[in-house]
Amino acid sequence: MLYPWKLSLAVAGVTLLGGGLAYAATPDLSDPPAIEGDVLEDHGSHTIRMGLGLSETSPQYLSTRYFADILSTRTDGRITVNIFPNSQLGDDVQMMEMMQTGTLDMSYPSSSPATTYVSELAVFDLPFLLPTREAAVAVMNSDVAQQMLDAFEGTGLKALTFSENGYRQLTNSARPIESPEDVGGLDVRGLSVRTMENPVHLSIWETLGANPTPMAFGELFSAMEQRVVDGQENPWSTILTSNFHEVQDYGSETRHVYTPFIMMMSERTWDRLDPAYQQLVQEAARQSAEYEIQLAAEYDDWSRQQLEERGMQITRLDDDQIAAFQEAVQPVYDQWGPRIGEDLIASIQEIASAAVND
Ligand code: TF8
Repeated sequence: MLYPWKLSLAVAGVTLLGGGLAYAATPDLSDPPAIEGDVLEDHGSHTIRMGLGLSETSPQYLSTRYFADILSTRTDGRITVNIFPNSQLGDDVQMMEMMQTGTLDMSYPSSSPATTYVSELAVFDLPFLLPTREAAVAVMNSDVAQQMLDAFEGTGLKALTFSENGYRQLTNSARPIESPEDVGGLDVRGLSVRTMENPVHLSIWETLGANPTPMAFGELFSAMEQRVVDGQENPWSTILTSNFHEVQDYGSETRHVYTPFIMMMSERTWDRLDPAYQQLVQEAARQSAEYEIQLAAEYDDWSRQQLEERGMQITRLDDDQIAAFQEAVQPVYDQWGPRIGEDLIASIQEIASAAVND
């Protein structure tokens, strides 16, 4: 029995790939775990408005549906989450501000624009910091990461959990990119690359000789369509589910940064919940985050294949080519290491290497 929304995904799978028949069935996505646990006593009814940046076919949206289903099932329908995808309520920065003022109950931004609230999150923006998904998950589940979530206290934002936005890949409409020199070498015009609103990302692309432009995600498709920027960088699943292949001809599997999502609730909304409901929301957030990471992993390679089948010329970089990018962006560590904190970086690297060597 297809999980109810899975049927819509299968249908979306057809529309996901633009007109005509799907080139391949949507990934055989795992169903979420069965919802377990007793129905809580009546602690009142709540309708939660949650804004998301990505589309209804993204792991971010699908896992948030599961989050909503857990809350509804465990409260016998007393907690309802109404989900608004596609950045329709605003971009990450705007939705965090709306949660602070209480005009939005929940959202799911990337960690990168949230560094204005908790500066230590910038450690996740350091290039090539997290070598594998296992390392990234170990870091997101660590005490160090929990301390970053706790550090939101008092900002008006209750940070519930990390999950996976994913490994960022470069796309553009100008030329194939195989080396740092292709980005902004001496004999080429520096690629104009949209970045998230985050100073470390700006440094990465400036260091590579590109012309970076910070921009809200919701403006990105039209900026690329109108050639205001040459390119952008996001995980393959975001590139596919946002139809960026319609305006981007070239992809490069750079995996240059692993970006987490942070599921957040307005502190005003959180404070209105009975402690029993707060505990349930926290449990549901963690359960849905585990499922989101599983979906993101299942989507990753499949999305790249779909982009290639949709005509994107994707360069798979070998170890030497990746090493050239790692060397080229080393100055970012020199510039940002002292500001982010060498001890924090070392502790993250220690957790990551332990996970890789497990
Ligand atoms: C970016 C981010 C976004 C996500 C999404 C809006 O490039 O990766 O795709 O934060 O939720 O702005």
